[in-house]
Amino acid sequence: MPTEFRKEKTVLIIDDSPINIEHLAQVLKSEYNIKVANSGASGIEVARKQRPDLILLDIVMPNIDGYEVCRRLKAGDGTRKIPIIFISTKTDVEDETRGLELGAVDYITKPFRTPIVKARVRTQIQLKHNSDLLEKLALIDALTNLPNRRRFEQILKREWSRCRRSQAPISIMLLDIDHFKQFNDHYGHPAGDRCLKQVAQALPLPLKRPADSIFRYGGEEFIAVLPETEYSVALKLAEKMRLQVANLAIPHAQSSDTHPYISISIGVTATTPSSRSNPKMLVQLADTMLYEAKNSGRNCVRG
Ligand code: GH3
Ligand code: MG
Ligand code: MG
Ligand code: MG
Repeated sequence: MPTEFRKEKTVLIIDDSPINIEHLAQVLKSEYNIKVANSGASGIEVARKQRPDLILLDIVMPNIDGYEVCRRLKAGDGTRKIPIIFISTKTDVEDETRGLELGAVDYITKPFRTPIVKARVRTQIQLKHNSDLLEKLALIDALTNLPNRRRFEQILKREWSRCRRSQAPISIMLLDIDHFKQFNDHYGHPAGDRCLKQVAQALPLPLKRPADSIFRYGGEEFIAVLPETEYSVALKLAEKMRLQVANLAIPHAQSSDTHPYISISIGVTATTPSSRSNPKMLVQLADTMLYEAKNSGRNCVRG
């Protein structure tokens, strides 16, 4: 990992001794962005707010000690994945074991040796960077760069629960390119791929709210999740998305006589989540509506 890259990474030092903080900061500041906290409580707060890439954690501190800080950070959704390295004067096997069992990735004893700290921090920063990258890639579709179906499942589950708690409606749209097999057959698979990319770029444009999202659901199918969105609003948005694709005017001679361009059909559904419904049912309904749109001549919205 190049140095300028590491400079974008943040290391949080949590220690009750100002001298220790200063010493560690001196060692690491040429390579990383440094944040400091001089108590367990403030360390947890900084970690929650700033989400550092790594935490160097002292153990012996008044009030909340390092073990407890580690336990709380590992129990929190936003902080669980931040790697923690204990750095402590406690050298007993039991102490180190306890730290590692709490989920720390490493344990350094004080007085520490500078090159060792640097090397161990560097290793953990690199590992965290790699795992973040893998996690990100696992949720993105490589062709269109849209979030993929796996991400859709996560988001739908999350937004479903959120709307259930607030008793707000949630809308779903299933979108499918019309006669795409014929497009591939006629213009070739590479042209099909280019078309998919263009459509994927156009589809999100009418979605203005940050919580609205669209995913590549499968081959030439896309799915949108619109939390806190009423059915009537979703229908209007779907119509805008249909037009957005029609206006790309990508020639498709086999599509239809009246519209010899690439078009999409869209199925829309909405519900206010309850104990009697589930997200799967909503997707199934959207699929039924999509089927109706296909049967109604394609290039249209049904809900
Ligand atoms: P309909 O209007 O009923 O949806 O007809 P269709 O031809 O679009 O539907 P069908 O499901 O029969 O065919 C989908 C086609 O999408 C078949 C497949 O070759 C193509 N396809 C799926 N994924 C990709 C892809 O990543 N790239 C390309 N180029 N084509 C793809
Ligand atoms: Mg201490
Ligand atoms: Mg399809
Ligand atoms: Mg299709």
